[in-house]
Amino acid sequence: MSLKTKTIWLDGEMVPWEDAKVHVLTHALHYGTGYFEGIRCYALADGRSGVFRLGEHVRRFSDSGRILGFPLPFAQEQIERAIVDVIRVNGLKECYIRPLAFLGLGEMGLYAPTNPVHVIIAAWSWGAYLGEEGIKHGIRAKVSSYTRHHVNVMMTKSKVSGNYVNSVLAKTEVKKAGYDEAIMLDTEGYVAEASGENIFIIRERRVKTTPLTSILPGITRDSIVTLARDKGYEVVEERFTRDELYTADEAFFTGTAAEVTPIREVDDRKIGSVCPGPVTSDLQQTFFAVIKGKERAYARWLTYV
Ligand code: PPE
Repeated sequence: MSLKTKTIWLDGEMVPWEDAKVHVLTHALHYGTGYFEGIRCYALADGRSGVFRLGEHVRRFSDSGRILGFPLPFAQEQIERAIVDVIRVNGLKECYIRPLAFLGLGEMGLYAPTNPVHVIIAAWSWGAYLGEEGIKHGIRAKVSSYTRHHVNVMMTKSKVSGNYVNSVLAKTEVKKAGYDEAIMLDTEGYVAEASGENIFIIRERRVKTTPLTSILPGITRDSIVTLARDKGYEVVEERFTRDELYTADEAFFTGTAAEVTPIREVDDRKIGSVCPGPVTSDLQQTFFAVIKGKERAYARWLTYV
């Protein structure tokens, strides 16, 4: 993956990629006081490019800042326009977009209410997050020994940079043990989400995903819940246990980066008899048609560049 492009948006200006730098005493570098988004822009079937659910992503970006108490210094429309501009000026047909807001240079120490909030928007080409093979044939997941955040320890509905140290620990642990992705349990031992994805299981064609209590409210998760219900599947948002995951007929992850990735194995146990199973395949195909602009009923989810 190359992160190099021509231009990055920084506090309202387009700056050359090489010049988008910060000082080493930047608050967020020391304390994780940033919040970010991950958005995808797709090359559509008709030759145009479309950003998937731009409004919802920017709304969550703004919510993240509100939750943390250092709100975005730009309006929703300004950020949306800047994202489209970054894609255009860099000549990207298809890309991953990373908006980040962070506390900058000023006071050191935990209480830094007057430090400036900076905002950047970068974009780069990013293929299948868990590999093309993973999208096609499923990946091997392992339950991490690290527990997901408690709702009163971290603000789980805010995509806070500091929250991700928990994800990095879990992901690194399972990758070093030879697996592809880490599943994390909540503080009561129920399945929560993966290091950077939400999780779904299917049994007897009934689709189940974890409730929003301690997880990131995934926009891909919401898209899959909507698509599945529209297709007539029964979908429930209920807590489930690790053994229920082991005995599911099918399981998959959702995320902007991971899109819809089937889970082939959990903790060395094969999930179901085929991977991807029929429901996962159906939802995955529908999702890919939607993001490519091939489903007119969901054209509202695309912002044309
Ligand atoms: N949970 C977590 C913890 C998470 O980070 C993500 C996105 C999701 C669920 C799915 O949310 P959504 O993208 O809205 O469907 N993870 C982002 C970061 C990945 C990274 O490695 O960086 C992403 O997919 O963009």
